[in-house]
Amino acid sequence: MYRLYYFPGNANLAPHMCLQEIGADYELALVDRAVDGQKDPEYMRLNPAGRIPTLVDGDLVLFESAAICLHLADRHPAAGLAPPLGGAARAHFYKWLMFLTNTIQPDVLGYHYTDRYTTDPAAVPAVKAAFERRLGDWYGIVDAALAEGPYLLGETFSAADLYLFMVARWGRALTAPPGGYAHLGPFLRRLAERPCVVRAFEAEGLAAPYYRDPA
Ligand SMILES: N[C@@H](CCC(=O)N[C@@H](CS)C(=O)NCC(=O)O)C(=O)O
Repeated sequence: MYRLYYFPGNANLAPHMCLQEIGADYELALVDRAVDGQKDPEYMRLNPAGRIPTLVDGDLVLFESAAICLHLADRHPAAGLAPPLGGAARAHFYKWLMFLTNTIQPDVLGYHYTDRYTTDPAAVPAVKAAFERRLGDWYGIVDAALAEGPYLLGETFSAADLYLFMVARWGRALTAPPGGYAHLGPFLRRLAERPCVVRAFEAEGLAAPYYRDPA
């Protein structure tokens, strides 16, 4: 049985949706951010970065949400979370997952935790605006990639789509939120109905709508 250390809505969401898509046996372990549980020495023995999530799979302890998604895809090939090794679809799968975790995710963190990115409190609004502008570019790239759809890899669903759902959800407070993009918006509406998404959000105690703020 897997154990996923989580906090509702954090970077555990993508691995959690993967676990649900697989139909894997897992338990959730809450890391209480209200008391900085992610910095607790016991938790930091599992995740020295003091961040969420962490997956425990028997003797294996793994941090970094994209690495966890890849590991789950490898452990459960029949679930089809990643295309076959060595082909063009697999290469594009790597590209998109890396783009989401290396490019979009850090800028969303910069947008939400802007005070960590400058030593000048007066600069926070301007730095936040810069992150927002960058995110507009990045969401625009995935929006264009989804023009054919229905998924990032065309007809082939993958863990990259679940990862995109997570990092798009985090952009829901932007002036131009991902839900308003021509192709990304319909993609999010489709994904929000996928059973693995609904079940993971419910298990984390997160209410719909999943990718936009309640009206
Ligand atoms: N690259 C890491 C980032 C994880 C991350 O930043 N998690 C956030 C929550 S979404 C966190 O733990 N923040 C707490 C902190 O920075 O103290 C991953 O994807 O696992």
